[in-house]
Amino acid sequence: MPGTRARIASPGTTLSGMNDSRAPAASLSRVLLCGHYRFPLDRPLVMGVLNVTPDSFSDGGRFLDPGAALAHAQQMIADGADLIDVGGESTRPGAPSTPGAVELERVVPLIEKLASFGVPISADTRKPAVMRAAIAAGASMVNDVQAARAPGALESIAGAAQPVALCLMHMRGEPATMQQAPAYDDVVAEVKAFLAERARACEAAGVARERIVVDPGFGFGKTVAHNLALLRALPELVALGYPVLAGLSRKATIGALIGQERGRGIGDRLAGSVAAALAAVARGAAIVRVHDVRETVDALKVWRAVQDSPQ
Ligand code: 9MG
Repeated sequence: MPGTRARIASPGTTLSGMNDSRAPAASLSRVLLCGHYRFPLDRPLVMGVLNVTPDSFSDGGRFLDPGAALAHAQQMIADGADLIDVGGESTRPGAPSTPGAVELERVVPLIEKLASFGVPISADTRKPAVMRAAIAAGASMVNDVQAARAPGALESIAGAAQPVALCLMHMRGEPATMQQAPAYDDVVAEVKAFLAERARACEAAGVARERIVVDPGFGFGKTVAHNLALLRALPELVALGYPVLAGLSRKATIGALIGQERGRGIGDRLAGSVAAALAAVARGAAIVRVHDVRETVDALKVWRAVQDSPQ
């Protein structure tokens, strides 16, 4: 059940039974290696969001104080988070980019402390220098909304002394402008082709298949209709053979679907976010990235009990 801790990988652990170069393209990774943590993907994982930024769309400014950030991480872990995603740059629509030095200062000391909390820490960054520092500080995963396209990003991850997991997310454009009339001929086919290409590039650079996660990037250069099309078609992305991460928590699409025009704010998106997480898991998502860990874990427990109940 959510909250059951990942096992630590023992040296020489057999993974999918094949080495990476022989694995067929569409074989499903049933295990995720995150630093020295090993998740058998027999249940959905919950990634708790910890933004240490002044301007994130939902929790901007709340966890800039290190004490508040640590306490929130502790609470999310107690609530059943399997991983914690630490971000020092807001990637909400319209956000300007954050200087690398500022991002480093926000996340590195925090990751150093969180690394001993007993769950893998993911560094939400697209900057190679921040990736390297975060890994040295103890991060077990890099969550890159730019899918390791920045010069030096792939090398920073593939060449890390401590191998880490990598989440490759699709984003059309840049956060500052990505929601200005995004358009696709076929959003599902285009996102799928992009993720397949990025995953292949990562494997070619030396990142083990069992360390790669793909993510359609809900809300990143996408309309509500694009997001719904991707959510419905999630099994097509699952068929790529990598665990799929879905992040819909508190996003504008949830607001649009519950009727923001009636004056409802981000604080009113909890039930819609939990419903979206369940919809993603029901379509094969292996990881859901959420702000509201406790409620999502509860909902997943009920969903799993139904799934696992005898016929
Ligand atoms: C940082 N961040 C914000 N939203 C996200 C999402 O949907 N997926 C991933 N991987 N990261 C996200």
